[in-house]
Amino acid sequence: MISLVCPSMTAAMLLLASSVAFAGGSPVVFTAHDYGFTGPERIPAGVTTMQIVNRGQDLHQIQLLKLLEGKTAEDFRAAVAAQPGQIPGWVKFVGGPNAIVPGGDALATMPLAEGEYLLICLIPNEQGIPHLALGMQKALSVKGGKSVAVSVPKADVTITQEDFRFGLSRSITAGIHTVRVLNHGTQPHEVVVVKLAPGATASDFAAAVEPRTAMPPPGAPIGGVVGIERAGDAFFTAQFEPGRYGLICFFPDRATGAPHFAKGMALDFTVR
Ligand SMILES: [Cu+2]
Repeated sequence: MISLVCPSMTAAMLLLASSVAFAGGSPVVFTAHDYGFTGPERIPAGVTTMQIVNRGQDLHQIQLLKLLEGKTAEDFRAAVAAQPGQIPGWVKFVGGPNAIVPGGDALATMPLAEGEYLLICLIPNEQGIPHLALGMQKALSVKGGKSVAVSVPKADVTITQEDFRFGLSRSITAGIHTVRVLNHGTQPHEVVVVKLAPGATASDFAAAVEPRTAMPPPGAPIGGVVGIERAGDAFFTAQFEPGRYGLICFFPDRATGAPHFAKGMALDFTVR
């Protein structure tokens, strides 16, 4: 079991100038609203780029879960209703595009095997209720093969996740980058990429949204990858502008429940 902890904030200040083009095959598009997802019911297996388009007033993400042991979306709904704040142990965290501000969009690419999946948003509203409990759960069947084989994208930067720190393979320059995220830890980790307000650090941002406070947090998320498991990897593409950025993991420590950023998973860097 894992508790639901994630970033949150109301709206935001920084919109991506335009959609980021992507080389890894045409994306499967899901629209997020307050509170639900619209998009396809079924997609082919293989390397898949997923795009979230945020048409809501709050931050949204797509955490993609693979349902194990023959469980269904209805089983998940019942389990979460019975034990709010807990994710059942029979799901696998397989990535998805992370938090994006209203009006924005974000992309992530993952290899998807055939099976039954669920899209959820773990981000809480201002009352602390995760969006998945407000309706942001959508079933997705992955079946059959693609008509055209798509290979994993070519990344020019790698972010490694450990228990509990981020590593960056090189400095990130201004422009569009495809980033590989690799979990070298033992727990599921995410990476939220935040464009920081002047003078703020990733820890400042994390502390302002977890627990959620009334004031606007000092920065705006521009995507990243939601939870992936040990030895898992995923890719995201984002447009970086010169300035200060942060990488943050809000997932809870399995032993203590403390958010990973409080244990060291908050990294600041500068884009030039
Ligand atoms: Cu983590």
